[in-house]
Amino acid sequence: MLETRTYRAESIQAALLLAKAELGPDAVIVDVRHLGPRRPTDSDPVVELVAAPARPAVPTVAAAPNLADPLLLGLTALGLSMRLAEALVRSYRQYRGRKEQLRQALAGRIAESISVAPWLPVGGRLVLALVGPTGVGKTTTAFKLAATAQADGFPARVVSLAGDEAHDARAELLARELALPFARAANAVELERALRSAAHPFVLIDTVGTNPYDPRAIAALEGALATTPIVVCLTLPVGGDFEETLEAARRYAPLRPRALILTKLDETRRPGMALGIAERLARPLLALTTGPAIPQDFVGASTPALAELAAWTLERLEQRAARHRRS
Ligand SMILES: Nc1nc2c(ncn2[C@@H]2O[C@H](COP(=O)(O)OP(=O)(O)OP(=O)(O)O)[C@@H](O)[C@H]2O)c(=O)[nH]1
Ligand SMILES: [Mg+2]
Repeated sequence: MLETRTYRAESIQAALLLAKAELGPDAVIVDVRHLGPRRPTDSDPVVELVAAPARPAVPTVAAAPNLADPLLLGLTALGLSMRLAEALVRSYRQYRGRKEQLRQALAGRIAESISVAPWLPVGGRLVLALVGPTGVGKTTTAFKLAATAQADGFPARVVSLAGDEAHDARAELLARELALPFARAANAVELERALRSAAHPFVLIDTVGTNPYDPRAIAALEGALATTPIVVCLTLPVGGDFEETLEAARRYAPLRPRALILTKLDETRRPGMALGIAERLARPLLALTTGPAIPQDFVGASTPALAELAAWTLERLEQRAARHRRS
């Protein structure tokens, strides 16, 4: 077991200096985490660096990563751990230009760090409740999944657990347009009745958006979802501040989310952050959404899909680094 120490500082360089001062010049960098945005007026640490003393006799200890490497910096800035970032960059450099081998190598590395899960209810019933902040795409995604499942031969149903007339009415209209069975439920009792009244193998519960910083709203939702065998799926948008996204995710802990859907990858220039969020939240990723159109704008999560995203991200980082070198 590697003995590690943690250093917090305002930059990677500053943290590295602290580590090297204490552990010697050959300190092994195990991980680097960005703690949050730096405000102009404060001096809070924004980087946490985990380091270990070098042990030259132990061959499994990796060489210290080159922290000036723009690809490595780019991936860790998207929230990926140093371990995963290094593995992806190494694969990228080894197989660059060989499309298939590169995808395969990246998929192999991703599979070691990010879990994905199929969302189609093969061989059983799946009751999936989409929870998350307001406006992240829960309703849209619920209908995308339900309509796709239905088209693939899995009878699906959407239950709106909003208790909000305008929201329910919009969901009902969508259900009618897509010819999907639909029910409204205002509370736990109605939800249980809706779930018992029909035996669709796939049920999507579309919940009302909850402010992550409103514990009462989350507790109310917890009460409504408590009584039945529901898989709670946290639904979060990609592209905002990474630490803020993680902090919001933590606030939904009372709902015990067991899966993750990441949305709006098309509305950001940093869709690769989906990899960082999925790695850090360590919940199986079910799907990534890529636009508003129902049902087509999403991809089921799979290691090949994530490898494609990693390849795209690494190519962009490399192009950016090349531009930077020229200017
Ligand atoms: N660009 C883009 N827009 C999306 C995506 N998913 C949903 N939207 C749009 O985002 C807006 C909000 O989507 P909803 O599905 O209503 O979000 P919600 O989480 O159900 O919202 P509340 O129920 O109000 O909490 C709508 O205009 C959707 O069309 C996506 O992946 N990309
Ligand atoms: Mg909604």
